Amino acid sequence: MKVKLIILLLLVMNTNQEIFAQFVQAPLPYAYNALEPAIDAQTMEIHYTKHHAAYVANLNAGLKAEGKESHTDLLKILSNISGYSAAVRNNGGGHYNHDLFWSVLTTDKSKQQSAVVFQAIEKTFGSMDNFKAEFLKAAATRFGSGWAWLVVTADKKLVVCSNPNQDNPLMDIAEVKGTPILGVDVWEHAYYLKYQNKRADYLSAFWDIINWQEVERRYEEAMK
Ligand code: MN3
Repeated sequence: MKVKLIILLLLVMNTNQEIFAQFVQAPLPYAYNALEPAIDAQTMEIHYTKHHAAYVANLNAGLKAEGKESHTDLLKILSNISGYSAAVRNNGGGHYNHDLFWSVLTTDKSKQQSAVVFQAIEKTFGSMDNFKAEFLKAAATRFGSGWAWLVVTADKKLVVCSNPNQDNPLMDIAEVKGTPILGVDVWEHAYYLKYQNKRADYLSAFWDIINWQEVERRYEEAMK
């Protein structure tokens, strides 16, 4: 009898956990050392297994604390973020931003080209060099922790912007709104082990591992 009760309790606890854990961290699309030397394996492992994992856990906990466990559409949450707690804003943004970030990085040279996006960038910014300068400046000058983005706005224009903390342009509170198609994490946890205070060195290494094929996929999705 006692054993049956314990099994029942375990089942109930397990079911509850499943309900709380509405957001789960997708597997990293490559090994921790795949982006070396630009991003070292130790930074990747800590970044993915500690920082990103914590955003996912705290997003689930934040929604639960607000009685909003049934909200499972992250894009919908972000676009209505002013109606949620700071915990959901910080951790929902954190989850989305890191998912995007992992996807736009690669050392596979065959993925580092996109005629479609390069053309659109040249049309908007005059040249790739101009865009690079503007994007990296937004990342370098973001005070404290945050992100720099290349965004497709609602009227299908490309713009560069940056946000503090884990905010992003999908949020209704963002100054520049749109769909981010490329982003770079400039929190110190993203680079401090290898680059210490030299954010500019990290950014120039980042520039050489952009998965432009994935940026193109996101661009075409946003242009629909
Ligand atoms: Mn990060």
